[in-house]
Amino acid sequence: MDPEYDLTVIIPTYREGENIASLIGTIDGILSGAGIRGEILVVDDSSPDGTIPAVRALEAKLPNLRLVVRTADPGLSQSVVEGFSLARAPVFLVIDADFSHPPGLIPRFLDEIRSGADVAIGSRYIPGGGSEGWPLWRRIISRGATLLGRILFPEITDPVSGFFAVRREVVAGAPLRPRGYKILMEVLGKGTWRRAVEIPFVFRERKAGSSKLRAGTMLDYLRQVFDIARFALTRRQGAVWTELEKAFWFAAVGCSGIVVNMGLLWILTRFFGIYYLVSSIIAIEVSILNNFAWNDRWTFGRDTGHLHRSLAKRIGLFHAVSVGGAAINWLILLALTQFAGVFYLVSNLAGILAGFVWNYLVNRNVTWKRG
Ligand SMILES: Nc1nc2c(ncn2[C@@H]2O[C@H](COP(=O)(O)OP(=O)(O)O)[C@@H](O)[C@H]2O)c(=O)[nH]1
Ligand SMILES: [Mg+2]
Repeated sequence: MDPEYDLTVIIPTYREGENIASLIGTIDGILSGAGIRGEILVVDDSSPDGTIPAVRALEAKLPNLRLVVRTADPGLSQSVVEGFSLARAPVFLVIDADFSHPPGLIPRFLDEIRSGADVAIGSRYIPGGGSEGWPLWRRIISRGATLLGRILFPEITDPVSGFFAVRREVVAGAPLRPRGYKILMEVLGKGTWRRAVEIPFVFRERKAGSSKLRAGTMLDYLRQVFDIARFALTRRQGAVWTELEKAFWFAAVGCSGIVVNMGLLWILTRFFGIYYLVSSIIAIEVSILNNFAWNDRWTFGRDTGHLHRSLAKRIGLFHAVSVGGAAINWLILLALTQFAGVFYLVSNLAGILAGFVWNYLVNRNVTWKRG
């Protein structure tokens, strides 16, 4: 590490000859304008176009600019990880070379890290963020990838963002297995961090050149998600593990609710002679209260941070969410069985799963909202 620098800006490039010189100039201006001692590190995969000569020409003028030309194992994530290992500053920032990520926000990222964040993430999905100029198919794919990523990191709205900053310690020594496009997922899944903040930004269509997204990228991503989940399960630490643990307790509490519901239905009907449909209403309500109590004590009760809602509001919301979950379960059962001809017990299983994801995420983020 070199105390000479505050920040290393890592720019992965492949065939960015039309953008790179102008981007470097812009970034250098922003860094010096903000009083940041910044190193600019371009990591290129032997681009056959004018990228390399363009950076070389600038290297003579900018002492804080460095070019690394890779010749083996090409790939965006691999290039970023190589950038991590060569960077000299205590904080790293990753940005695309095509002006899709606004360089003007760079000082904001450093500010967030300086005020205590371990990871600062540029997000398209919080107020003030968005994306412009992408065709519908790219938006749908990107949205799907983001939702999948959120299962592992529910409090992060854009876990697949390519625009982010991390403290050196987060990734130093982390067993990163870079592949595909989603290097941030790898950093969040395997790095050591506690506090992540998000900064809204508008993703713009690249200024010049064309996208390098390939079909295999999506398959790579699926593999990466499983790899991170497996890593969390075997290491039993880190952000993903904490989340899986909580989801596990939530599921266990749900199972206890089934026992309460069935048991009470049987007792009330059999021994108290209550009409079974009436018993069932009582049994459902008691099982909801049972689940609430355990989740309040256990699943979400152990988290730190101030709870935003009173006990009465939590109980009310928990009921509303449960009704929503039941409706989702029922709609999926109906849709898959009636319109897709799926066997009803299989449809129901899909419905239960979807209802579970809904119940978990909404309760986690709304009913037991903390912060
Ligand atoms: N080093 C390196 N950079 C890459 C590679 N593929 C893409 N990039 C860079 O990664 C960034 C994002 O790539 P881009 O093609 O714009 O993807 P898109 O924005 O998702 O369409 C750009 O700065 C590219 O130059 C690669 O294989 N190696
Ligand atoms: Mg791009």
